[in-house]
Amino acid sequence: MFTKTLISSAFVAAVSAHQNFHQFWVNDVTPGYQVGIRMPPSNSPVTDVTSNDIACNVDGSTVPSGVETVDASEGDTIKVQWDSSSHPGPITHMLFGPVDDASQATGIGAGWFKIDELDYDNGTWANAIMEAANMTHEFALPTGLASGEYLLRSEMLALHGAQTVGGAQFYIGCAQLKITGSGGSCGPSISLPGAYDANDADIYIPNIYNGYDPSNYTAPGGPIATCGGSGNGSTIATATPTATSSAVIRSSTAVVSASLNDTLVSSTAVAVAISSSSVSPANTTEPITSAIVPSIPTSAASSTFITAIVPSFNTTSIPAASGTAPRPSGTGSAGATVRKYYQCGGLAWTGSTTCESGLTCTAQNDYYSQCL
Ligand SMILES: *[C@@H]1O[C@H](CO)[C@@H](O)[C@H](O)[C@H]1NC(C)=O
Ligand SMILES: *[C@@H]1O[C@H](CO)[C@@H](O)[C@H](O)[C@H]1NC(C)=O
Ligand SMILES: *[C@@H]1O[C@H](CO)[C@@H](O)[C@H](O)[C@H]1NC(C)=O
Ligand SMILES: *[C@@H]1O[C@H](CO)[C@@H](O)[C@H](O)[C@H]1NC(C)=O
Ligand SMILES: *[C@@H]1O[C@H](CO)[C@@H](O)[C@H](O)[C@H]1NC(C)=O
Ligand SMILES: *[C@@H]1O[C@H](CO)[C@@H](O)[C@H](O)[C@H]1NC(C)=O
Ligand SMILES: *[C@@H]1O[C@H](CO)[C@@H](O)[C@H](O)[C@H]1NC(C)=O
Ligand SMILES: [Cu+2]
Repeated sequence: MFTKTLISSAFVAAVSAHQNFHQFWVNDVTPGYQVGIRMPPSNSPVTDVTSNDIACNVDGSTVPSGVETVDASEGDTIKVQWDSSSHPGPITHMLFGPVDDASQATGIGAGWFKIDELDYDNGTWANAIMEAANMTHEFALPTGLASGEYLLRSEMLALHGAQTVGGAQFYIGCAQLKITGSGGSCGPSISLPGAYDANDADIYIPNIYNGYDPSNYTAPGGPIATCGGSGNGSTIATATPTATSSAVIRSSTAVVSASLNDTLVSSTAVAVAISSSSVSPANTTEPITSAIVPSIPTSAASSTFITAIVPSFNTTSIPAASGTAPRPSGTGSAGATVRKYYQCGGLAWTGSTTCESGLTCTAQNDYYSQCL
């Protein structure tokens, strides 16, 4: 069984309480680890939904981005992979575009539309469903897209602090795609910042630990867009795409109140997965203090999640990307000191390894150290 491996202390110690989006595949082909993605300077969440950081995370709107743009076609399968996450919540994907040059697109403002959403399925939040699939999630690019370049925004929303206004945590990463499409516009579209409000019912959930039933939860950002509308998409700077009919795709079945109180956000060693597939309608108040073996959700949401795989954080099997994945230079050159929660080390890290005074560069895993 995989359980023994999961509980190994080495593994648990390597797991951070926060998460980043590190890699994606287009029809099972990846451009590489952290290639094509605007990596934020830390794995800390965005909590101010009115901030420009809500678009593409801290430093994610700096242009030119210095990030490679990856080819894809409409209808292609995209698989994303995130760090392990014990934080309950949904994952959503949005596109921004088309634009002439994705590396020059800030992503701030109007022009986003939702293309994928996984919320809470059969008693299991998206993060736990992903945990059972090596922290991956797959979806298809829509058809009826205008050819052009786009930002692909992956968002994991963590709701373990959603009982207070401003407590929800947004983990965000933006990739750059050049998509060949058959033409068409998508709608409805939204603005970021703008579309989210700290008091929205899907962001501020006062009773999340007190009887909240997530079975009908829908992630913020409105419905999934319909593409193939007349026109070839609008130029981002000028127009707001017309909303066409929309469809929400969701598949929640069980009514299970699986409340998770992760009180260990700041701790370094946190549980691997909370796959509460057992039907225990308890609003358990137990904090997640140890590695919980993820049971395989037999529902598994779709046949793509048939295997439960031990997440591997050993970079020895990850293609080295040091030469090909330029990072945002938010932490400055090798001589600068690094601020709290920002990256200070890890494989392929070329920035400064010196923390501001009073802080220690602390390894979270082989490829990520931060100043704490
Ligand atoms: C899980 O993902 C890691 C990182 O991408 C990869 O190295 C590993 O091979 C994957 N595990 C399986 C069983 O696919
Ligand atoms: C719209 O897209 C179609 C299909 O790609 C293309 O043939 C057509 O020229 C495009 N029209 C405009 C105005 O860009
Ligand atoms: C669970 O929720 C119910 C209903 O809100 C509440 O009465 C009860 O005290 C809670 N139990 C625990 C253990 O928190
Ligand atoms: C969820 O939606 C279904 C279908 O509309 C409804 O029957 C059910 O009562 C809803 N559950 C909650 C908790 O709102
Ligand atoms: C959950 O976590 C919060 C924050 O640490 C704590 O105040 C609260 O008592 C915990 N328990 C419940 C049931 O919410
Ligand atoms: C939901 O999950 C439970 C527990 O894992 C499982 O027994 C049941 O078959 C699942 N239901 C569906 C519809 O997938
Ligand atoms: C990764 O694998 C290498 C080689 O097998 C090993 O020496 C190293 O200890 C491993 N690191 C972790 C964190 O498991
Ligand atoms: Cu966290």
